[in-house]
Amino acid sequence: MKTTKLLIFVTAAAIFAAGCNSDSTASKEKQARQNKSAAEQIYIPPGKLDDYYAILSGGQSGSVFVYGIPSCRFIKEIPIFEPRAGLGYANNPGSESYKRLAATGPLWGDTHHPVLSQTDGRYDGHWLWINDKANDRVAKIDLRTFEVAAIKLVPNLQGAHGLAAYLPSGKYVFVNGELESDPVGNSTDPEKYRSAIAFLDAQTLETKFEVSFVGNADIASSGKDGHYVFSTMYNTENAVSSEGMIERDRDAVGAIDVPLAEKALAEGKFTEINGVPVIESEKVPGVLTLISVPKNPHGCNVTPDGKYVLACGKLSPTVTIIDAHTLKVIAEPEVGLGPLHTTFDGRGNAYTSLFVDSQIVKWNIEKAIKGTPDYIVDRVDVHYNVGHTKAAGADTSYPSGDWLISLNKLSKGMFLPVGPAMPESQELIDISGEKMRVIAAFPSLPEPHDAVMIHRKVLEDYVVQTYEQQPAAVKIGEEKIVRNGNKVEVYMTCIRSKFVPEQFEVHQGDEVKLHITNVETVRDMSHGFALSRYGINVAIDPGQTSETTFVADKLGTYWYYCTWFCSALHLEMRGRMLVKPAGAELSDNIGPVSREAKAQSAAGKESSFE
Ligand code: K7E
Ligand code: CUA
Ligand code: CA
Repeated sequence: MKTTKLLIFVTAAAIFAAGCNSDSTASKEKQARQNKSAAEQIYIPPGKLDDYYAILSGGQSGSVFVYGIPSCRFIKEIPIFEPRAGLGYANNPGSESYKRLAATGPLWGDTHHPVLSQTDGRYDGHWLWINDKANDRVAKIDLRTFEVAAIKLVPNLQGAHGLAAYLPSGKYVFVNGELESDPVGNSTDPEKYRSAIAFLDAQTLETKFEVSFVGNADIASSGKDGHYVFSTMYNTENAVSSEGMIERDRDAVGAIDVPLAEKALAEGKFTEINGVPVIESEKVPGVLTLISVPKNPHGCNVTPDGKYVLACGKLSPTVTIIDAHTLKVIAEPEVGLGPLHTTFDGRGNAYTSLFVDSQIVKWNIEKAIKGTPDYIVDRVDVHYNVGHTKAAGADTSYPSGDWLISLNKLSKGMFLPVGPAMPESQELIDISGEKMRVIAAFPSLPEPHDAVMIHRKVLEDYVVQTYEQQPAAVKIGEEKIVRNGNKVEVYMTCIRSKFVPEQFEVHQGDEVKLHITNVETVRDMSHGFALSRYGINVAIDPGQTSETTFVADKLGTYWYYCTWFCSALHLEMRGRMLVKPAGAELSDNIGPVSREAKAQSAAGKESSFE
């Protein structure tokens, strides 16, 4: 009743405001309906879960961002190639995450292409791989914990850019070298420049082999039958200036015959460079086939059925459709200005991002091949200058055809100005109908390039809520201080609302190694260990053991305290490191806590603070 009255009032108000112009009223009503339904589509009440996890590359943020779709809620950042002190990631030079990252290169990365693992043509929710274009690394994220499991440097190439999983086996991920160099002689002579496509063991990330060639490789996509993998190549000129890179009218899509490359490896037809077998494409005919496409192509996407690979024209208003088995160009439909990337709905439609036109164009692949004039199905404006676009499940064999993300390079006036640099912008588009509908826009940190969307159902039973006990775990009652010359190891536990030991003593200059186990068994009860003035913040999730090493070089009392608000006694969850002059007598008493605990357990009491 109330709603009806309100509706009548709103309608009357709308008519009044529109000055009784019935056309405009009708269109406003339609707009109002559409707005309402868009709002309903993205409104997920607190406590209700989104259907999808969208994982957006963070570009020069060196991380990836997890958003809920359709709500567009920001859920989590997974730091990868950069320290993130707040999350206790790679910020303490003595921590495992820091050592692993620093061992592979600088503490900065540029992530572009998130890739999800697949089994039988569907996402299995196990792994996410991501490239670091700036420092030629690839990382693997374990989706049980949403944390980095491995990072490796890829030798012999620069600008590790396009990344894809080799399908259907998934035994490799392969990464494209976009920037040319001479890894053999380290020369500065462009005549010696080459690039490579590296095939990495998908689990260990060791580079198993590379195929090298003159020119570069940009964006990557795998065929679905284990035969060819594809890469766009915009610098077949092997030029070093942007003018030089656009000299030729046509460049290429490179197709690598993976079984043939494996055969060449087995037959020893390679040169070992920096410990990696490198197959020079000139020496193994057929290992790399160049397919001519218009000038400076960019996106490279194999259709869900594995029949075609589509190369976006970038400087040409076309998408080149190539038969993924015969490698013949079969059509080159015009789609609009600045086509960059293409994604799919599983109903035979392609969606191409148009950077210059600021549009997503929906087009029918078979109609474009047949040359029927109505192959363009729909266009929507996006805000503004879209780079990647990705539909849910688009790089599997079974896209779900419901949501599409447009990852826009510029947001201009879409959000409140917050200085000269505006937030990056994404838009969510409903592609379930014939016409696309832009439903929502959401900002994020710079600069997402690509995204993948995985359904919640694939992940929800897989993600862990507490760590299983690790071999290195410190058990309650077994906390201790172990001294060996100037090396001191502190075995610590934490639980609401105590660290045990609550204090430990060291000599100035001692190297201190902390092993801290969060002995909580309930979910969502993380603790942190921050050590004042020592630049240390360690995150410890339930059941997890974190380690870090540092030198106690400053004399005096340094408090450690919990950085994750965990209980009413969170502020009291703290202890002291007592740094005494060399030669001073040290106590191994692990602190007043143990005495209190002993007294308490003797009295049969348990702490009831939560
Ligand atoms: Cu087009 Cu690095 Cu995927 Cu950016 S690349 S847009
Ligand atoms: Cu533990 Cu706050
Ligand atoms: Ca070129």
